[in-house]
Amino acid sequence: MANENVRMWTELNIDLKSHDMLMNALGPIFQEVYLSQKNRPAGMGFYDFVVGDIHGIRVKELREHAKTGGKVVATYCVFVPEELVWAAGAIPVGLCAGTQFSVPIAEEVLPRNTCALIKSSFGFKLGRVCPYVQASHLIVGETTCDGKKKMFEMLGQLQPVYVMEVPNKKTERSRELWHGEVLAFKDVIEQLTGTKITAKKLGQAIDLVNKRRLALQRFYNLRKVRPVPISGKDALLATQVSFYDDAQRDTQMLNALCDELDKRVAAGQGVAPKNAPRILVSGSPMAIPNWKLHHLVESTGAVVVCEESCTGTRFFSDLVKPAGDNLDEQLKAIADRYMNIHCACFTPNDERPDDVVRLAKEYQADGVIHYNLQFCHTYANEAVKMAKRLEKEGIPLLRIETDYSDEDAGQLRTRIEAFLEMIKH
Ligand code: BJ8
Repeated sequence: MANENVRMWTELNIDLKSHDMLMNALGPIFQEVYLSQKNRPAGMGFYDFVVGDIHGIRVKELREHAKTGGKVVATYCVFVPEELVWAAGAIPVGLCAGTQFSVPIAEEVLPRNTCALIKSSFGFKLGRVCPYVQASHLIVGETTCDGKKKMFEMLGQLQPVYVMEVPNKKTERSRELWHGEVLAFKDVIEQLTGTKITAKKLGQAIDLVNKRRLALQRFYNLRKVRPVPISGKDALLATQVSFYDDAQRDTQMLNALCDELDKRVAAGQGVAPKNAPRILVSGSPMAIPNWKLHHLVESTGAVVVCEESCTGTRFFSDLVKPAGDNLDEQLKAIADRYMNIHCACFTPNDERPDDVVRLAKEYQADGVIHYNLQFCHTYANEAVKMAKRLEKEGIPLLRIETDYSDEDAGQLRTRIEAFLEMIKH
């Protein structure tokens, strides 16, 4: 198996030496952050296995798909409508961008004062250390933030990139623009795959992705219970894996995990004591293997019960409304669903503080941690409005700005501990 993987990575033009370093670094981190946890659900075994072979089996599946003429479409943002990719017989794969490892590689080209997520993703391509990037036939970017859209121009010099224009406002005119973008994306995917997207295929794809969203909704609903039956770290990992695993298998595994959690809930079995402080994390997405904040919070005895982020509720809260077998209606339903993502790239974006207040109540959160990647101006600015709103609601808030390095871990731990002390009943 190991030799087979090396052969595959070589074919994908991976820098093997650098890649070895990345893999060697990931193992001990996963051991410390995940495998050292006690009382984990048995269903997490699947996710441990996925991470243990993170650049193996799934990449092999993508390669086999490609060998039969299938296409792989890589994405970075939850705005890219994956239903269209599935409907054309291609496989969408969410790219990881959550490691410090690739940041210095990117900094040779990108300005240092760019957010870690952008640097990490660009560094993966520049350093040729990510087989998912290498195995993809098209990378789909978006115009959600300035850093990303300029990075995509540079990425486009290294690999085929298509950029979707995400509007910045939520007006009727913006909705029309976005609808047009969805139609244009359909053409791009049809051209890439040589497959016409029919109403029947799109209907099946809508159903496939909705089922995964429903499984994630079921999963998150179980986190509303006190004591919570699964750690925030495990929940985050399961959500992160949803971005690149096969949608059907992912739905099955999530539902199997939920069956187990149902039993835990019925037995009153939790991963943390009933009175452990419950934290809602809100803000920038946490791409795999970014487990930094969750690890810090949960090693102080608190538990993360929800993420209002794109590696959390924004990923699955809304379904695409079924639109029968009318292609135009289906495309409209897709456009409408995606415009409902309350990313900080929008102005105004008052729905997001509303969401955080609602989620804090639903998940019985004792406090909110606003997580902001350094140099992400949209989320940093939105944190100001968020702070005012949460103060009005009487919900304690801690604002954190960080990156992927461990340099500030000690300082963050101290701030988190002080926050938890303050919110303890
Ligand atoms: S829909 S949150 S996944 S854009 S953290 S790169 S915004 S500077 S990731 Fe996102 Fe789509 Fe929005 Fe979600 Fe820029 Fe900010 Fe970095 Fe960001």
